[in-house]
Amino acid sequence: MTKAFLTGITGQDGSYLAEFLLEKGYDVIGMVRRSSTVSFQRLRHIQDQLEIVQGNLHDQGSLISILEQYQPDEVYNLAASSFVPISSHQPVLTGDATALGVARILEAVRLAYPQARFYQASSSEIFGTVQEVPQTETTPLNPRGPYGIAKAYGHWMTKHYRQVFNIYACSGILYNHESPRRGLEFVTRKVTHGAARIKLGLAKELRLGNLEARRDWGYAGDYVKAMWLMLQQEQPEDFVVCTGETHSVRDLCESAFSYLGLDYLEYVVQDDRYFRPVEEKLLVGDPAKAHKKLGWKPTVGFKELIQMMVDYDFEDLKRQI
Ligand code: F7E
Repeated sequence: MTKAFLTGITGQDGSYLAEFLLEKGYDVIGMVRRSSTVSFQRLRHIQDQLEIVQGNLHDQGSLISILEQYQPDEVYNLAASSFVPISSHQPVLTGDATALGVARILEAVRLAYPQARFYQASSSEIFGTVQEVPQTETTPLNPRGPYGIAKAYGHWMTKHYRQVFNIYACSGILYNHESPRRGLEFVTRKVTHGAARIKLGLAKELRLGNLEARRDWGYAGDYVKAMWLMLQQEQPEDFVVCTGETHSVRDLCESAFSYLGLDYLEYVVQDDRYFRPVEEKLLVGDPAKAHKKLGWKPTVGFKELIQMMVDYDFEDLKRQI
């Protein structure tokens, strides 16, 4: 059986990727950090089919031991502290997990099982204050903020291990990708959950930051397929994974609230607390290379994605009342 090792398995992408790989007949090994409150909420439906191991991106030894023991064919490094505003308050922790964590796992691959194929969860945040629009695999990196800077380090280290140690290592430069499993602090889920709460009479307003901010939003279930496809090519390469379309937070509110028969203007309040000090402009990718070389295309459009998330939040909250 083909074996895959995932860090970040309890997160949104980890849960979709684990599901996808199990369907393909993989043996899936997921690493979790010891903590008194590990949440398996997103994995409950497949938990009995997974092998869960204790380990930590901060701990080099644990990564080497896992790779020596399991010898996985594919390694997906999805773990990171992914909420961008928090990274400004915890720059050192962000650098340790999101940047050095990549070096540690690449070192573990090199030392313990260099024949493994390696996927790094890179991010559109590496483009920061963008140097061109739309961004491609050759756009110069210009990150702003500890999260983007840490991801840029991981991105370059992945290239380094590919070029210098000949490891099959690729970065997927993923733009925002969402789903009903997205954390509640990210704007899409904050809006779909908030709108559902208002519809059910559980809240009266929704406080947000900049409504004019724009992002290229896709469906996480589609994006994990691109991760897998990257590791099935003859040669390891980096790919931009995105829809190529942007929408504003205002469009997002309009879609979510109107789907529930509500006018967002009556409920959404802009609040300085949720504004970012620097708002990245025109973060939008060109997915042409992924279309051409991977044969990958997103299957869920923006409206459909938001409706899927509203449906989930509305039904889930209704059950809890
Ligand atoms: O913000 C604006 C906010 O927190 C999206 C992560 O997966 O994608 C994600 O990072 C936009 C920003 O995601 C609120 O200013 C307005 O312009 O959902 P977000 P993000 O920061 O783009 C990248 C690719 C990653 O790699 C990251 O790990 O929405 N916005 N009002 C708001 N954002 C939040 N969170 N809350 C608001 O109230």
